[in-house]
Amino acid sequence: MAATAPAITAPAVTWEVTDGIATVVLDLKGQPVNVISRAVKDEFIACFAALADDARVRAVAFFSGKADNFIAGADIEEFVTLTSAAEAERLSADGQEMLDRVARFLKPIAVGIHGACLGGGFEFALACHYRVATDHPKTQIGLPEVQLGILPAAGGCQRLPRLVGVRAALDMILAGKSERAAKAFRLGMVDELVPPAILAEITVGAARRMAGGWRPKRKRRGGIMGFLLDGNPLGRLLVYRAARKQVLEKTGGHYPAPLAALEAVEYGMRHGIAEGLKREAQLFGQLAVTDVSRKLVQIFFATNELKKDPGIANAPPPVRVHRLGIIGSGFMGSGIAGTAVAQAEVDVRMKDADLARVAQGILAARAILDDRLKRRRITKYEYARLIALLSGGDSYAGFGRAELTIEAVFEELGVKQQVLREAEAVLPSASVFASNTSTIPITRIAEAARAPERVIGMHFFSPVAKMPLLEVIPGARTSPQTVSTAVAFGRRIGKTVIVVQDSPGFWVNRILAPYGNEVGHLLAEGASIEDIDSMAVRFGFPVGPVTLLDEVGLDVAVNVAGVMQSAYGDRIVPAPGPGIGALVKEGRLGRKSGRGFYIYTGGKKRGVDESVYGLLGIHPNGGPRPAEILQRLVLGLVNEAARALGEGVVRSPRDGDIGAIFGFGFPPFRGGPLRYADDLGAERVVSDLERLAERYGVRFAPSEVLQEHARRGTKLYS
Ligand code: 3H9
Repeated sequence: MAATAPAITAPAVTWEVTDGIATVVLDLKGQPVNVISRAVKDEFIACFAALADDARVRAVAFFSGKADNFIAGADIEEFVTLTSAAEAERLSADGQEMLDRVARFLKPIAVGIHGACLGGGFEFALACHYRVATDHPKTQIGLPEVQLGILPAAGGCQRLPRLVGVRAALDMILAGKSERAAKAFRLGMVDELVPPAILAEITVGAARRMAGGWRPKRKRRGGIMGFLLDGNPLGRLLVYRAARKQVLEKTGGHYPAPLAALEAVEYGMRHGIAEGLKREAQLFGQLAVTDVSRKLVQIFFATNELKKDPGIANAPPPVRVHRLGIIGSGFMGSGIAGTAVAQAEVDVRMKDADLARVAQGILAARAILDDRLKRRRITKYEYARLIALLSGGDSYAGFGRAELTIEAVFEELGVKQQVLREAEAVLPSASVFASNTSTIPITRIAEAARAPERVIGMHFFSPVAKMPLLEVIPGARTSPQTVSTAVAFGRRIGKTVIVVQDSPGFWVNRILAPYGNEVGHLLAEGASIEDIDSMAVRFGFPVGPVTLLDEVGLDVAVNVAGVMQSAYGDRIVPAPGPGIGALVKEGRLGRKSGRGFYIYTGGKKRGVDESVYGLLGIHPNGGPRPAEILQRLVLGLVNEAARALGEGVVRSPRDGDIGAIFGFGFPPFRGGPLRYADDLGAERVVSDLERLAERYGVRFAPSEVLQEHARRGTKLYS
């Protein structure tokens, strides 16, 4: 959280004047990124006042002094200190006022953007008169505010729609998106796109031309549809209506920020920019002090802390991975391979039992790169270069130089130990061997190793390219450097990494076990599949637990459930009846086989497969009350999370909550299961669990950890 300086010692804003052009540079000394804090705002105001008075200055060219960051937005840490809506509204109004001065500045201002230009940083650029951006991948431009539970409140909701049209602006603002520079250019967010080497020259040149009276001409974008939808009030009405519907579908009404942003845009377009700004500031005031925003900001800082956390105390420096070995080229193996190439540009060598499988694996890994090319995340040239990094075979040829090897073979101890033995025979002596197991203890796998200190678990989630979490699991004898190497590599390939104890289910599957298991009980008691799922979605999960089982794969779920039942038998009590195993026997494996609890065609979920009830020997008849369904699902999970935290399965509540949010979508606005327990209060959670235990059995008995906090009136987050 070092980006905020309590007091700026060296000036952050400096300038010099050459041939009538003032070149202004923002550089918060000693901070990783530029942010706009109150102190920086004061410096901006002083700088522009001086430039206004300086007769030599005819135009301004503005840059960041950071190597690869423009401005990361307003200072998020200042939001945390806001105590009232009125105070927050004032903060926004002050920011707007400053940018209004920039927009009305009599001497034209051109900005040269290189690196992240986000939130208040982009709002500043929007207030300037000409925007040049580098075509570098680090240049990301956008308004991510709604992801923090707030809205762009320094004029972003007013200036962006006027620049690029209402549709494009809403698309960006309501999803909290940022775009690469090329797309930002296509949309009209920036006026010119240049290679980094000539950014300064082109920006200063634009400032000079504007000083001579030239003004950029911007065309309306979007052709006839742009005119029909963006260009007149009736068309915009349709756009607002569609956007509102989409937001409600997406957020389930749990996140107020996108709707507020929509209102700020709509209000401003209807009543003019001045009124729009006022509304924007009011709405920011209301949002900034909501619990939802506080939770989302906590998640932002927790994720940032994890980015710097080596995963282990006094960690030795990690080994840099240049070549990665992947054993097993199935869905997970190819997912890891493709992600590693796309994110870290490492050389990947895959191995499987026969060449046909390897070829399939390479194709699947390539699909990740194909997707990036299609979305224009990489150029054709980069694509060709990255593809060349993927190779494979049916032997360990090429593994001799791998600093890290990850196995993703069949989930069986004997098979994993066998590949470990084979790999150790060819791997370099300092190389790390990681298992992507979801259930098998790492210490057991490492029993087959000559060098157990170099064996570790790296549990990825499916699909690897999309799921942001990685659990790193040291075994009993894993060395600290093996841990730091696995953590550093996970982070390099874009994952949020938590280090987890080597115990059954690790963290994510452990806390999901009672949640998934309760589905069986609820079904057996007559709850319908739709009711169970819809209650969880109403709570804020992206999908319900039955859909989640289908997504994970019912065969995988049965395997995990078996492991969890033998480890935690008294809590993971199977429901009466044949259970999910009956569906697996029929070849219903979930989404991947087109049939599970639901039917899938053309990659889409089509509805419940009613014949499932017959196979499970049950009849939906209403089942327990909806509130009871929800409590059983959620409190079982919360109870297990608190228990596992008490056992030290995760190192802190922060890691546990981030694991639950990024691992299976525990609603972010609730802050994670542990934060949720704290919000409810341990006493209440314990009394609810006791009531459930009385009715449904010992599986709901409150954990010792929660009881202790209830007795003392303390919280899981100290
Ligand atoms: C806003 O602008 C509101 C306005 O509309 C209206 C106001 C009235 N503030 O992520 P990193 C810190 S809301 C404070 O590791 P990277 C971060 O915590 C803002 N601190 O670097 C970390 O600190 P530490 C909208 C910030 O290279 C350090 O900088 N903007 C801020 O992987 C390095 O960060 C956003 O939501 C900030 N705004 O990624 C953008 N930004 O070293 C948020 C960063 O002590 N930021 N820090 O842990 C990002 O997305 C990424 O930080 C960025 C760089 C892409 C910029």
